[in-house]
Amino acid sequence: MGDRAGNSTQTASHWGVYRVETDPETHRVLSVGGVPFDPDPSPIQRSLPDVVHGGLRIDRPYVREGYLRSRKASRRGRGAEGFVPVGWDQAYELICEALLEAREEFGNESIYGGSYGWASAGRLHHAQSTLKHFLSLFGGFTEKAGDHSFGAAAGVMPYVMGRADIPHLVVRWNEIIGHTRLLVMFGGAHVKNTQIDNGGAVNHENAHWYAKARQAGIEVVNISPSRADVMDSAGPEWVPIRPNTDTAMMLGLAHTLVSTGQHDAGFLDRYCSGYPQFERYLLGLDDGVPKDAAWASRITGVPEATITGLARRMAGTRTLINTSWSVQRADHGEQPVWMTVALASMLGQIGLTGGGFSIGFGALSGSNLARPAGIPRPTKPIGRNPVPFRVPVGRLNDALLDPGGRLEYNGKVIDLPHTEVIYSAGGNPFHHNLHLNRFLEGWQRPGTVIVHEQWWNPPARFADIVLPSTTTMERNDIAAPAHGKYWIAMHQVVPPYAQSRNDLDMFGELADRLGFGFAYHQNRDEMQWLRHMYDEARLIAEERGFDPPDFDSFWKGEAYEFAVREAEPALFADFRADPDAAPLNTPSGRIELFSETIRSFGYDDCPPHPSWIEPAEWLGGALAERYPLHLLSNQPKNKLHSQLDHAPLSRKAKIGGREPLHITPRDAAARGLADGDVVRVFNDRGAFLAGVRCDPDLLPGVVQVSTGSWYDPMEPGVPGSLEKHGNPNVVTLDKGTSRLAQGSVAQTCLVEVEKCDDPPAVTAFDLPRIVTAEQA
Ligand SMILES: Nc1nc2c(c(=O)[nH]1)N[C@H]1C(S)=C(S)[C@@H](COP(=O)(O)OP(=O)(O)OC[C@H]3O[C@@H](n4cnc5c(=O)[nH]c(N)nc54)[C@H](O)[C@@H]3O)O[C@H]1N2
Ligand SMILES: Nc1nc2c(c(=O)[nH]1)N[C@H]1C(S)=C(S)[C@@H](COP(=O)(O)OP(=O)(O)OC[C@H]3O[C@@H](n4cnc5c(=O)[nH]c(N)nc54)[C@H](O)[C@@H]3O)O[C@H]1N2
Ligand SMILES: [Mo]
Repeated sequence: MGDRAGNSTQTASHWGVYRVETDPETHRVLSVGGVPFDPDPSPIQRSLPDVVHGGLRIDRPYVREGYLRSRKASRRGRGAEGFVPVGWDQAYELICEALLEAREEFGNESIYGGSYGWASAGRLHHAQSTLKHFLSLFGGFTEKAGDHSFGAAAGVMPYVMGRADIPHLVVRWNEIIGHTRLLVMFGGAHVKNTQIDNGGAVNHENAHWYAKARQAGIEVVNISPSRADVMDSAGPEWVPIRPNTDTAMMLGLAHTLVSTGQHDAGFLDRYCSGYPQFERYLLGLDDGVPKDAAWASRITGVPEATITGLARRMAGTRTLINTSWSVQRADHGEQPVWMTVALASMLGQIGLTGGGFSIGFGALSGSNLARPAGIPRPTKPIGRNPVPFRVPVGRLNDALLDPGGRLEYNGKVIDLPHTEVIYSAGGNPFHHNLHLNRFLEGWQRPGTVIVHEQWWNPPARFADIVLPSTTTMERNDIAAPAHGKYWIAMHQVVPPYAQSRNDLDMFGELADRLGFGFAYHQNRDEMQWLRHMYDEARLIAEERGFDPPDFDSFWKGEAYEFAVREAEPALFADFRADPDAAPLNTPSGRIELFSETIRSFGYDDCPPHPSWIEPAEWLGGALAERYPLHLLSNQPKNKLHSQLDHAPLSRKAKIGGREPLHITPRDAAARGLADGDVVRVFNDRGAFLAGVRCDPDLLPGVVQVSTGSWYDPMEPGVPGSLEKHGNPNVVTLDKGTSRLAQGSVAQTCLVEVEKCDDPPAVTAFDLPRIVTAEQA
């Protein structure tokens, strides 16, 4: 701090790069503004000044009162009890004691450190990495496998295309504008999602590209339960579809292609393996059910003529199919992804510029924008975790509730470990876990839960030991977005709030106490680490033909842009040019439309070729009689997951302080509901309250609530308690997509909605009860 001219400092977040004005005397943040190289900065970050010093910041270490008294015997009080402020020494001692005891009694695998979440941008202070490095040096921990975003796609694609790098399976805008004529989007690509990139969305360009697509005469088809999923400025055609039935729609399109002879038999023969087996299924040769447009229409609710007409258009022009990540975040989510590849293969355009398929085009900023390949990211090495246990990230609760149980996953069987300690930093388990009432049961099983947090949000309130973390505003770092072409200097803007500390420093201190301090921090301070990480990455960049400046110039110059050298070849162009010379990394070297490996697993929930399998819950199933509304819980416009839910931008968008529930005027009228009413959204798993927003742009039978409201139960710590604030995960279904990928099924959920006449007050943004040591 203090090395910047005046009181304007540059830093970055997942939302972008910002200049922050501070008061030189009080060191308070005054305002947050964009930078010249971002044409359309996200407003989310502008909310920060109000909360960075706000009352919800955690000012010092705390311990849950019951834990202070009786340690693990009090675990049922987790979430319900108040917190006692403690000194650092005591907090560190308690943590060391819990870790040592767990290791001694149950082994390192009893420490769950697979902490999932988006934490903050910045390569050095990445909370999960600081935690995992620490626990690895302590002898290891149980780790997570996969992620919530695209778990099903990452599970199946290695068998189909030989790749798991899903965010890179995206055809970029600059190719689309010149070449694509028809853009068919399952689940659309809502521009609000492109405000964000993991590590920093530097240039927000997507709105501009949608307008350009229209000027270029590209036809855009939005196949989604929500009209809003493609911007109006793109002039999209909306094809409303029942949630979770995209595979059936794609099969109907595929059947039309083959039955009218419009499929590319030459492509299927040369580049694919297993098409004949898949075609038998498509034509219904074995099960007697042709997957034709009429069949698909009955399942999807899309008129038969729309399906046959769209198939004809797709075959007649350069077509790009996009399937959004939301579509695969559903029961059997492997299937729409695999079927996207099958459909694109039948069109024969994979590897052609502007043709083929994308998975998650527009799910993030940056992944659909031009950038050179091979940009390294400055990285602090975090060592190797000696414990081999990996639990699929969405199945954590199975491990907590069923230690010693077995879980089938990707051709293997996992023995679920006993969990004695959960150590979490940089994620919100009450945002990313499903069926929170069941999760709460699991969360109360381990002896100790330790959380590092910035705010008194659900993860902090449901912990035993809470350490106060700094925000990005309070530390120096380097941003290197996962899908960008920049390295960004992140300068400390204000001093750390109250007693808060950097995660890195807290783990450094714990490592000292546990006897492996040097291995952890190597006696480097923050700026020494940044310089070291930068220099290492710079060497790699130079080997790859880039020319970033030395660290001091970078730090002063604030951003380094990697030049886009030449047009990148189309996705899979080399494979298309010569599939023998550039085979895919699959057993056959070809696109696998039938996988012998998957067949060998014998999973009936993931057959060896793309298939329609009824989801556990959907509008065409029996449960819809009792719960006739399909709940979609998409990414929030005004925040990133639960981050900054307490800030003004997010709070202004709430209805009576609760998350809006979008419902069609027809479904609202049938229940006597009007805009602004508070409703109870419920099923057999639980209930939450939300505010009604009538929305004609949804398919009737579908309701939608964004994720991100801080979990706010009536009786904290009591499973089954009514949630007052609008957290959809109180009602979502807790199962894996299939035994193959065990991905998240957040979008598979039926509910009913009824008016709530006397709603309890929202308390999500109140402080927890703070108890003095004498009272405890
Ligand atoms: N119903 C439903 N649920 C979903 C989804 C859905 O579609 N529907 N989507 C899922 C998806 S795709 C995702 S990616 C997950 C996201 O789930 P998460 O990534 O767990 O959600 P975040 O709110 O981003 O959590 C980040 C947490 O880290 C904290 N934090 C930020 N910076 C720091 C730091 O420097 N140090 C420390 N110690 N803490 C920090 C924040 O305060 C916040 O509590 O949610 C999933 N949940
Ligand atoms: N502003 C903002 N942007 C974000 C995030 C955020 O929290 N806030 N989170 C980021 C993260 S971590 C991720 S993983 C991505 C996620 O990116 P996505 O998964 O693409 O985003 P969602 O908003 O969950 O879903 C997009 C749309 O899919 C539609 N949809 C849902 N189910 C179905 C279905 O079964 N069929 C069809 N055809 N459509 C369906 C819904 O109408 C929804 O609006 O977003 C990223 N971008
Ligand atoms: Mo995600």
